[in-house]
Amino acid sequence: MDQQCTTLSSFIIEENRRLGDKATGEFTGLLNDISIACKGIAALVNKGALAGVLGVAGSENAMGDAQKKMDLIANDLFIDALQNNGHCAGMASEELDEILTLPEGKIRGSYLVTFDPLDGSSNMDVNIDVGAIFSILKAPADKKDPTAADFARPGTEQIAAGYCLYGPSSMFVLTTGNGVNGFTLDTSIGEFILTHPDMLIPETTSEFAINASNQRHWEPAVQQYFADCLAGEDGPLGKDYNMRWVAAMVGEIHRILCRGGVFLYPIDARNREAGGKLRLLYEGNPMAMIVEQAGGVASTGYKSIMDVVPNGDPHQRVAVIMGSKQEVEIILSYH
Ligand code: FDP
Repeated sequence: MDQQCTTLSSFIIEENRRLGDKATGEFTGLLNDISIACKGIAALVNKGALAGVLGVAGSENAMGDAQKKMDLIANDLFIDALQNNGHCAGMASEELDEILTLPEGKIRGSYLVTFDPLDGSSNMDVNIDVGAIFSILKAPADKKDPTAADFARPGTEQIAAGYCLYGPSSMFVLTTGNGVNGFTLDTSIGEFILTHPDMLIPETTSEFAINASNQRHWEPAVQQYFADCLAGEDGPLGKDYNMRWVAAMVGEIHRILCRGGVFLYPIDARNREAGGKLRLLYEGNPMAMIVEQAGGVASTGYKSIMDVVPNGDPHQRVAVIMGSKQEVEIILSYH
């Protein structure tokens, strides 16, 4: 093993020290809990059919999505990791109807965690990228059980955010508000190792990701931008574009962090009232924090995602346009 390698745990301890944290160890412990959940999920996702984790569970989540077996397993792994170690006071998950407080007798920690334990889970059965997304907020100071209102805080109040991509290799990507760093899971030693320090999104791009089957429902601004992308160098944008659609937000954002691009899940005629398709607290906000910490822009089309005021519904939806700074600004100029 490379003698110089930095593990996720040693990176977080060092980062806290550098930031002059009083080092209670609680925040480090919380990130460690999350990384343990992600390692457990990575192991099962990697085994796939051999672990018997493919297929549907036969249930639906609060938004009416059919739950996969692995959605529920990943959710349980997050809950187990977070409720037993005294770092977390409550959680909100895509797979739970309501926010979750801790059982009697468990120590209430100083943080709230929201998560999508298996983003892009429809990819699971076809062996394509899936991921986990999380956001960390400060818990109420009184150590009482949190309510939904305690989670209803704008993205600007996030203490940290991250995701774990389960792809050809598993990667844990983290921001604590001081840039973005990526760690690759070395399965031979069971550690996430810093492999992508100071990730920065290129400001310009000619690659976009959008589910074009929804085209007829989009607003005119997005319709026009899309048409201009397709027109390529003969159109007003003056360049040829490339298109990608992984159908897992973690995969799209990771590609954008690595080589630039824009990802759009915009408002459309069917989701206008709800505010969009993706979820604000455990998809939009954490990804917006990561993208902006990496030098990108994250908007609903009309305002910064992290300025959206939550309405108290843990499953509130939001429109998402994020990625390379200059390209997002071009898209916003169409709105
Ligand atoms: P999924 O529903 O499979 O979990 O979380 C929502 C999400 O995936 C994103 O990860 C992904 O980008 C998008 O939905 C995929 O949407 P489409 O079904 O429209 O492709």
